[in-house]
Amino acid sequence: MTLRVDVVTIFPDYLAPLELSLIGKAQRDGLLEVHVHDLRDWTHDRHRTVDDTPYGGGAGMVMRPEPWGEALDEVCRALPGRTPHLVVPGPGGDRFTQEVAYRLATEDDWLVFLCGRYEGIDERVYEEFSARYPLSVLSLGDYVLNGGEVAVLAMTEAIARLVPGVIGNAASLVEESHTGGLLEYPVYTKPPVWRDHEVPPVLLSGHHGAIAEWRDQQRLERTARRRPDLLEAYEAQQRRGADDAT
Ligand code: 6GU
Repeated sequence: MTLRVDVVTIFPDYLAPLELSLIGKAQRDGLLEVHVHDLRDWTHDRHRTVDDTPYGGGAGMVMRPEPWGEALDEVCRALPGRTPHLVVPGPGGDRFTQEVAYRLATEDDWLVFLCGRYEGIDERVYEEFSARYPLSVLSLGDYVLNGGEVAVLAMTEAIARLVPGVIGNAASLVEESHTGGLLEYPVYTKPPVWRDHEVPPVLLSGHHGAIAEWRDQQRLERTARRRPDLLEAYEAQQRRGADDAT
């Protein structure tokens, strides 16, 4: 089944890179279908206004609910008989992880991204649409972007590459970081010496057992150094596995 992705934004041009590279090819191959919509198409005033000052005061502007309501009424009814999963990218959301990407790629066939700008979208939009559709607020990490568009690029790429057929070599999905709980081992190619830097000799030895052992060791060392949080989770998982086997 094709994954359908709709994006509602006030900056449709921001999503242009989805035409490129693997994600563009997935669209041309019919594995992915992306529709980008300009929120201002659902405004009715001369200035195509989408924002206003916050009730209660405070800094910045809030996105008004009416254009969002009309946009989502229309976009979410585009495929009769199918149910969209609404995704709102925002720094206050649940963490977007490989596991979340995998679930969205395999359990859903239609994602509708709501790109907020300014201080956010009027809360009543969430009340209205979470009563009709599954709705997730998702964050890329602990930093603040100006709006959801760049996050949609990242999330769509992470999700689309997990759709069966998008990546030619499914084995490359198994080995990569965050699927086995550890970071990847370092990789090398020709030449064997470059600016006095040598390829680790074990990789040139032809000894497959020794190479596999070296790579496992590198993954552990690298994870301990860069992501001790992941190593702890990995070791806990290993202990559970050992317990289950006894
Ligand atoms: Cl998903 N959106 C915005 N605006 N900022 C973020 C983010 C998302 N994730 C981290 N920072």
